[in-house]
Amino acid sequence: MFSKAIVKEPCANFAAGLTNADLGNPDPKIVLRQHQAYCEALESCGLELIRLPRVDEYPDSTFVEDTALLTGRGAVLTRPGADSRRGEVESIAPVVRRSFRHVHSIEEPGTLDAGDVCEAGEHFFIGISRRTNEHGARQLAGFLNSFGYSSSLIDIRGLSNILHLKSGLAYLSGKRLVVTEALRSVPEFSGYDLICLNATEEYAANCLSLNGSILLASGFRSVRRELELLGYPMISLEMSEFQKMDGGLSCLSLRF
Ligand code: CIR
Repeated sequence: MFSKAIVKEPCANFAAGLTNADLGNPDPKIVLRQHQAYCEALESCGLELIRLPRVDEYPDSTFVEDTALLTGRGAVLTRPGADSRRGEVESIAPVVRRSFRHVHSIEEPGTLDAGDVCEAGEHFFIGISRRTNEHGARQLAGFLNSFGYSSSLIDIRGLSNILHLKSGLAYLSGKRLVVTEALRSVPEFSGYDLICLNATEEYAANCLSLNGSILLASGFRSVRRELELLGYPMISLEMSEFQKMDGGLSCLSLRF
């Protein structure tokens, strides 16, 4: 169960962040409204929010997930792969250090965005991507091992439309994963029950399983129906403005 989440308000320069989405510019008012609805959804799942002030110097800093990996046994501060995002870790580090006894850090030459890390119970899938390099992935695997977790590395660099591993993958519960078509045949996922998204609903792969409920981007009816049939209580959230900046539901918070 999660009891807290770190969130950071989108900053005034949000639209200047990194993106390959080609969906137009985010509307600043709608961004704030969608972020507020997201925060309320986390609270409705029983999470107490630690709200960090916005930092205009870092346009992408509302995507706090990339700056740290929080686990039940310890935390790891990352070293984001994009130069423009590296300094974001500084403002997250004190909160993480206050909340966790064991805190490690990814060190140069390693880079790691925690959007590339998918926790599946006692096991972690670590994506090697345009942002997370092999050094960073192996450093993280070592830290997870010291916490008593297993992990496997998955190279997603050949999957051009995926920014992070979790852009195409989510862990729900038990042995159940949500995956995009491109990730369906990854050998590491054999032995899991896969919910495979159709091509028009791939953005919905970045859903968030929180204390029994599932947060899902709104507008993706097939996957919503499938998850409802499996018995999950669903919370739909408008994510259009974050999608324009390549962000999804998991990226906007750090849960622990
Ligand atoms: C970026 O390109 O870094 C941001 N515009 C989006 C980050 C999304 N984060 C995530 O998937 N964990």
